[in-house]
Amino acid sequence: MLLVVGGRVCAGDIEATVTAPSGEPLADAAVVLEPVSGSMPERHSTVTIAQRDRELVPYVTVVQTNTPIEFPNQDPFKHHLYSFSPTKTFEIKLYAGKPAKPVVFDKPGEVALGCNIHDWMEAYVYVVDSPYFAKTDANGHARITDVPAGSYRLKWWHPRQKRAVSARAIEIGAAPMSVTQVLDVKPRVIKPKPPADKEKY
Ligand SMILES: [Cu+2]
Repeated sequence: MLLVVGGRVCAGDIEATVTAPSGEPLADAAVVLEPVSGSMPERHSTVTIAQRDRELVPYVTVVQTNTPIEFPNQDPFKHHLYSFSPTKTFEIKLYAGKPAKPVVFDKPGEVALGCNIHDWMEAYVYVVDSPYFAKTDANGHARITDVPAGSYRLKWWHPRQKRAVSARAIEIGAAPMSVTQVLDVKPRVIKPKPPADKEKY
């Protein structure tokens, strides 16, 4: 149920903090508010995941279902992007510059991206049906703004989480809210990156 005040839908902000079990702030965690009932407006626009200095940037991207993502190659040599994930399987073979068309992520779920040439390159896309989501920064903070008042399921995700975290019920009102969550994640494995002057492509 939406609370309407003076003809305007009442909306609130939610501030999330995610930490590791040690208490250290956890970056790159997705925080998602899923309405228990009612419609979910599509409010996505095109998102970019770049290939720069032989890395995929950013490491984690959270998008709403049906968001187009562009994969510009900003390096002076080619990349070969792929995903074998069932949520979105695709390949952009050996290419330079910006591919002609973005890739539309049309199903919810998680997608792991890699490069066929550079084994260490990795990034993740988390696709959610809800338009109400955010990703934690280096301080483990994320903010979701302008969430219509009502009942939601609060969900968490991280590409290296050891186990799925169960959703919790939450009521959003006009007052700003704070929530915290502990997520246990595996350490990131940094694969060796050879010097760039050896680049053949
Ligand atoms: Cu590459």
